[in-house]
Amino acid sequence: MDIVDTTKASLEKLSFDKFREEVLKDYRVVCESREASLSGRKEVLTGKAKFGIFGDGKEVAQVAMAKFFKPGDFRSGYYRDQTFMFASGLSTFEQFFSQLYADPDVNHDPFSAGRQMNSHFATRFVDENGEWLDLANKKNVSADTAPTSSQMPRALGLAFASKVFRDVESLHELKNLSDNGNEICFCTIGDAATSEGHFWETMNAAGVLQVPLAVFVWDDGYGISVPKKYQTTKESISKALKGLQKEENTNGINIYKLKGWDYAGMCEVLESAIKEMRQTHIPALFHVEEITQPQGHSTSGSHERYKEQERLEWEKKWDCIKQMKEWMLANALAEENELEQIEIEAKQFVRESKKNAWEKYINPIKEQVNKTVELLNSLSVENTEIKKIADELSANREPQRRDVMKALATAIELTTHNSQLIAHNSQLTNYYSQLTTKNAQLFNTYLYNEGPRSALKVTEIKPYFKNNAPTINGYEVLNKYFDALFATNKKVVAFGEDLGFIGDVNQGFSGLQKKYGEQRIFDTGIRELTIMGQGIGLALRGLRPIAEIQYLDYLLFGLQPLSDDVSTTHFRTKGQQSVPLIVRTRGHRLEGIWHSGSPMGIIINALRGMYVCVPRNMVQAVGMYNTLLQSNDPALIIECLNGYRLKEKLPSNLIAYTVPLGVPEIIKQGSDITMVTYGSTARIVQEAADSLDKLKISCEIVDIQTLLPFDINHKILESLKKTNRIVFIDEDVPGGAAAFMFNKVMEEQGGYKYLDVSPRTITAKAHRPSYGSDGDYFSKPNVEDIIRVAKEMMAE
Ligand SMILES: Cc1ncc(C[n+]2csc(CCOP(=O)(O)OP(=O)(O)O)c2C)c(N)n1
Repeated sequence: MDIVDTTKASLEKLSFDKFREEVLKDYRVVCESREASLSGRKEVLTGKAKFGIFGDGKEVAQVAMAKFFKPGDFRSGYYRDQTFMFASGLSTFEQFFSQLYADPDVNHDPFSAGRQMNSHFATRFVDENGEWLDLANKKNVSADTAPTSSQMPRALGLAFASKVFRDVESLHELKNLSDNGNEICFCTIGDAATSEGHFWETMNAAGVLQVPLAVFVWDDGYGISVPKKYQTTKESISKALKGLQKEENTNGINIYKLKGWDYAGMCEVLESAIKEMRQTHIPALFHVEEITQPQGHSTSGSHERYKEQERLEWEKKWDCIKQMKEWMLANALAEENELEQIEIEAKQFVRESKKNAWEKYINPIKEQVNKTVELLNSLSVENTEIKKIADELSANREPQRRDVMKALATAIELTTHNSQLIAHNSQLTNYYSQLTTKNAQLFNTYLYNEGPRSALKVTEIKPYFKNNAPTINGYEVLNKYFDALFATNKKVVAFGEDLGFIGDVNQGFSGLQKKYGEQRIFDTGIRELTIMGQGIGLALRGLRPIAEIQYLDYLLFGLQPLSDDVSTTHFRTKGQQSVPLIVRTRGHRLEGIWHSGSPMGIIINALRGMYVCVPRNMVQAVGMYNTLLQSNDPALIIECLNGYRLKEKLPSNLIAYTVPLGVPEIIKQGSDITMVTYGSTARIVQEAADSLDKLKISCEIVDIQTLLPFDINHKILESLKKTNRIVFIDEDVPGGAAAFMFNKVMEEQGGYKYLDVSPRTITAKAHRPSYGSDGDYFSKPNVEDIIRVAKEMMAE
């Protein structure tokens, strides 16, 4: 009896000691994090950093959250989560400051290499060769984005991937990507950002899909200056979401209310809630209320402008760190002086980290400054203007790379026009061009994959047609292709509105859900935004989603995540994350205002960072799918809406042939006029060219195949050199994608030098097409328009 009692007592003491140690460790992190916010703000106010946004007030909630974030899990959050990052061991304080200074060295700012504002975090997902790392054993952070609520669709997708990994048995062997779908996506959002449609669409979809998504709302009562009464029904997001609450035998989400200063309370609730979610995949909302914001929203202004005195007083009293301290003292977890010592050490530690980060940031620039000043001072002939440049540069206490470049460029200009100095010109220009290359590497790289997984490095394999190749409908070509694809590539999943059960509105997936299961080929709700989010999450986690937008006109509903998130992911992480998402849609001319759009100008300008494929038929489309599936680059493929029932020959190497991106195809040789086009318009142009042949006007038709990238080998220029006449034809609005093609060929390719007559564009009208065949004829380019313009060109 005695022995048992002693053991019990010492075990209790051990667990108390461990508990106390853990709480003290957390207290240290929250103090350090607060200090980082306070001194980060000062760095901005003194001009060392441009802008600062910090996580003060959210520290305690985030150490609590971090406790349950396990290797394999993902975070999709926003700019308030520094404490979570520190507590999870995913950011050092030095790295935090490096990002604040916009240090472009990825070894210093490992989240974005200086490409993102501070507190926009990320972890590495892929290695330099584009291979997925062992994500199942790492804590993972998808790269943050600044648009409020843009983390939501991605969060849904990251959580959804766990469902796919759990449900699709053939994926279980991919141990580096998932441990049978046990991973949770932790998502954070501010209370005001829950006003966005993204939030609501995501929560509804999560409730329907039943995916392990843990959404934390940091409720500090304001969106910059706008209080909750203007943001949220009943001023409470948990009350407003009540209808989504999971009940017995229903789907839905679990809803919890927590207090942001209540360390013990939050830990207790999260422990059981997160454990349950890992098993059940039931999503949850954690409404974390009574959060403060001691320094206001950001460095852009003070919160005294919009918060009442009473609120400011309340925030002081309910500051989470103060409350945590009081709780520790009240529960005899620490002595006051012990905590004060931690606070002092936190200040020192953060000061050191900040100093180190600044030195790491400034030293390489100072080296450039010194070298430049040395070069300028070494000019054998005295020149006051050069001396002035050197003096100004060396006097600059916080120089930037641009100051060095500016000094060098000005000096080069002076030496070029001075016979005594001209001898030094090459030394300066050499150094200038060396730095230009270096800076381009730092600031302008990784918009697309540059390594072996670049779509532009995929080897071309031509389609092979047997003599007796069958001629079938376009949709049947796709259907046979998708069948072969799903049989051979277990990582591919496809989904969208009406894509699963009926096999898409044009039957590309007809019969395939039955064959490959509804875990891999499935229907979604009408929610383009989060369909894109599902695709993003799956792609980030190493799968190969084909996410469908039913009609091109509805891409606008899903454009924001494609533009802000997908197109920037590789760039904003400097190549550390890739989103190999294929967005499939169908569009161009058919009937009516919303089934005939071809807003390619909008799309290509919004989606730099994705590739945009515009095949003229389904055989070409298949080759593009094959190319993209061998790469890590994200892309949009627009199939021709009016092409599914046109007859095409079926290639026999369906799963193997590739269409190289950025390489136009000459689909008709000619000598008088180069006609540049793509997609559905290609057939109209062909018809016109056939008629023009009869009039002895010989047209060369170039199908560009992809708008992004555009004719990388300048094939169009070769055609123009032959014909000396060029017209760009598409069905976008005037000044849309045709203007883009025009610019590329005239300016980038230097096409203007080979013109005998003025170049033209033929486009749709500025308005959307009226309904019916006449609406199409009088709104989109038609055969007669093209013939008329060709004749004019020949007569000019
Ligand atoms: C789409 C979008 N609209 C506006 C902004 C500008 N903005 C940045 S933060 C912010 C307020 C966000 O408040 P909340 O969601 O409560 O988060 P908090 O900053 O309070 O943590 C606004 C309006 C933005 N970043 N993105």
